[in-house]
Amino acid sequence: MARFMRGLTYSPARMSRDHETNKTTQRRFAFRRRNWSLAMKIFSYIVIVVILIQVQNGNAALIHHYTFDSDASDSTGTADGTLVGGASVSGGQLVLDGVSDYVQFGSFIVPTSGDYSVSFFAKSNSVQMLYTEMISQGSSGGGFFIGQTQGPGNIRVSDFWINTGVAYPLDLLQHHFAVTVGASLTSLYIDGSFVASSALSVYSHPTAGTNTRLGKQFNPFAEYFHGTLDDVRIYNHALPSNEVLNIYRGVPEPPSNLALLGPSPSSALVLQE
Ligand SMILES: [Ca+2]
Repeated sequence: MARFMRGLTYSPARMSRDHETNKTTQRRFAFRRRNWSLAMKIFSYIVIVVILIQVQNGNAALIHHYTFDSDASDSTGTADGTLVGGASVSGGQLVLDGVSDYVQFGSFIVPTSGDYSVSFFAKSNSVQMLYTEMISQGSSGGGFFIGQTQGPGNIRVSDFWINTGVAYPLDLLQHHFAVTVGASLTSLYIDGSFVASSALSVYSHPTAGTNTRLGKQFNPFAEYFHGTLDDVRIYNHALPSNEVLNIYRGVPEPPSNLALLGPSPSSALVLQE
């Protein structure tokens, strides 16, 4: 009995030891709880940051892309173009004779609300002395276009920014052009470099007129472009300058421009002439 009781009876020293052990165990649990709590907090922050980045990007995306590998089909969206008047695709580029050639789309491929950007490479095959347009949509007074004034002239970006003050390059070499349109700022880039801006947002909100064209002005104008166009890209947000430069340099699109692609917003808007 005494032996039995010895097994159950705690000496003051043992009680103190056990007490210390319990305290150590409690501290370990508390430490693990704090670590777990910290890990959960860090995980939560990461989730929130990822969500915020996604929200910030929204539907920011490359919505139409024409590489002219074999025709005027849209490699990103669903808005294929039709070669008209003898326009052809050769050597991976759209070839336009400046007389009757252009590409016609069945919708407005440049967003008709909110920010947007238009980017392409163009090479003139002659110094063009008349108005010419590389891309257009809508109608006079409220439509969208990128072209040049009577030449050899300056680049113009819609009727809202009819003269950018920037001379169209006359060297007959290929150049990259980009127009980015955000709130209260429209910017023009040539070969990846910012060259001019307007405090006006060149928002293109045509509700009627001619669907988008490459190489010709909307009706009733001609203003054909003589040369080649390539790598036409349309975005539903204003590209930052570094991304414009990257396009010129041939850097692949960042994931933020490709990750959230869905049905093209403009493909649903089909306006007939
Ligand atoms: Ca090409």
